[in-house]
Amino acid sequence: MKNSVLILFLFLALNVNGQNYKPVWESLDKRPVPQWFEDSKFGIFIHWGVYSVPAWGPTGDSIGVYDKYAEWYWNKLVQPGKVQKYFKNFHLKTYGPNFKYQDFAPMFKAELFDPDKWAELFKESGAKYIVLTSKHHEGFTLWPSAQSWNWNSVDVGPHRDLCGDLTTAVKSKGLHMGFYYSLYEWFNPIYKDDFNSYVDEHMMPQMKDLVTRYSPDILWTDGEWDKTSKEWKSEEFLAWLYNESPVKQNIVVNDRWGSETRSKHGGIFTTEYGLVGDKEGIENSVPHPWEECRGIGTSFGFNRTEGLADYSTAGELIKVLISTVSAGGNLLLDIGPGADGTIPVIMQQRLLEIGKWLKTNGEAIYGTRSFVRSKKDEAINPGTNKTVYFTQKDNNVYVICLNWPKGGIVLKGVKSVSKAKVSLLGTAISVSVKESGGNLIINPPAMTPDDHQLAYVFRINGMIK
Ligand code: H79
Repeated sequence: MKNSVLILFLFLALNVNGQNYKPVWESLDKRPVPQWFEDSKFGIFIHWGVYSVPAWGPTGDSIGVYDKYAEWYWNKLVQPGKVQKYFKNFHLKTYGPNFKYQDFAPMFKAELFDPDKWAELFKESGAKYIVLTSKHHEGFTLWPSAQSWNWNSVDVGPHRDLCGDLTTAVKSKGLHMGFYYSLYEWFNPIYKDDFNSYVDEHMMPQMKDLVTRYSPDILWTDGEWDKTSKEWKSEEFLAWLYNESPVKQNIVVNDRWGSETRSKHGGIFTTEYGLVGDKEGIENSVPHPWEECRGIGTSFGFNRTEGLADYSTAGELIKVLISTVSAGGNLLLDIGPGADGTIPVIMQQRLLEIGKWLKTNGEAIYGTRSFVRSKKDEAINPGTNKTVYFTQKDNNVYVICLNWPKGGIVLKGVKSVSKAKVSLLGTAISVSVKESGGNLIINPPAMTPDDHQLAYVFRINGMIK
């Protein structure tokens, strides 16, 4: 009798929270993505590991997108191929034939790592969440993982719990903290020889350890393409995460849970340098939360050979943010700290420029939703050259112009419901607006050089039909 009351109580408790997902995609895919994620719009990705020591990759137009990644150094060293030769030549010349990749680990010292300083920079950049590589494909963990004995940042190198220290600093600034975690590992012998043990005794305990130890708000998996989601037992893991884990309310996951899952299953859909897998990205009319990730330059891990020309300017990055957000997505912009724990000054500068723009114009970004949703709505987009973008929030529509719209903005086929009021964010200048021939016409005010910005936002209040 007592037991059945208890069971009934548990059953009710689970149902009240709506948390009894079954370990099958059909059920798991019904879980809504927690709203904080879609409202946040801008996050910072951090690729940091043993690869930050050589911090090397080829650059230039002749090299493919994925072949520029410096975090792939170890893999490229031991695989045959043309691009791989560049890595091998550099390695031999610089470190000699007897220097193994593992020998880099003691050189990863993070001696200048100041997590509070990092968190301060992140806060100033306007980012709302952070995603740190807890483990990349090399298998080295940035926390004291029992499953990765002697190949983690406490046993070797920094002798420090990097995941823990950064989590504390980031959370104390009121930002969301999350982890990247690679399902596969290139050279872990158990992965090749005894895959089931790898999943049950290595991968699962590691993911659960990360979740229970640090209570992250994001678990961003990758390296999923080698096996199906059934082989990874991803559905079982997610049922645990959504039903039982301490982060079941807030946790956000992505779509990288098996060779068949990208843009189909899991949480948010992900693009990488605009690609889904190796195909062109969802040109995102998909009514599903999504996120673009990319570096400031052409690599995720720090690449010392990159020059100024390889880095996007602040204006270019703001454009990526705007076009992503106007298409309903988030931007996860990557930085690659050095092995010494410093963030390259060029990356700091870019983040602070974005932060400066967001201080004035963030109203048109945070908490907004896509405005151009259908082919019909696209008719109001005056930028055939894609220099004008739209977002919306409450009773406002935001018109974001990458260039100063000298000749005015004509929103075709738009009628204001009540009389529309238009203002230019960051200024006190009044903006004149009129309706004519079924169009709404915004006439930009006179500007002085002091008013210069990297992109201009007109807020239309009281629209729109
Ligand atoms: O961590 C960064 C990169 O190192 C990592 N993802 C970001 C966040 C990454 N790993 N691999 N790749 C990116 C590219 C992988 C490409 C391929 Fe494939 C894997 C080509 C063939 C198998 C993915 C799956 C693309 C096509 C199928």
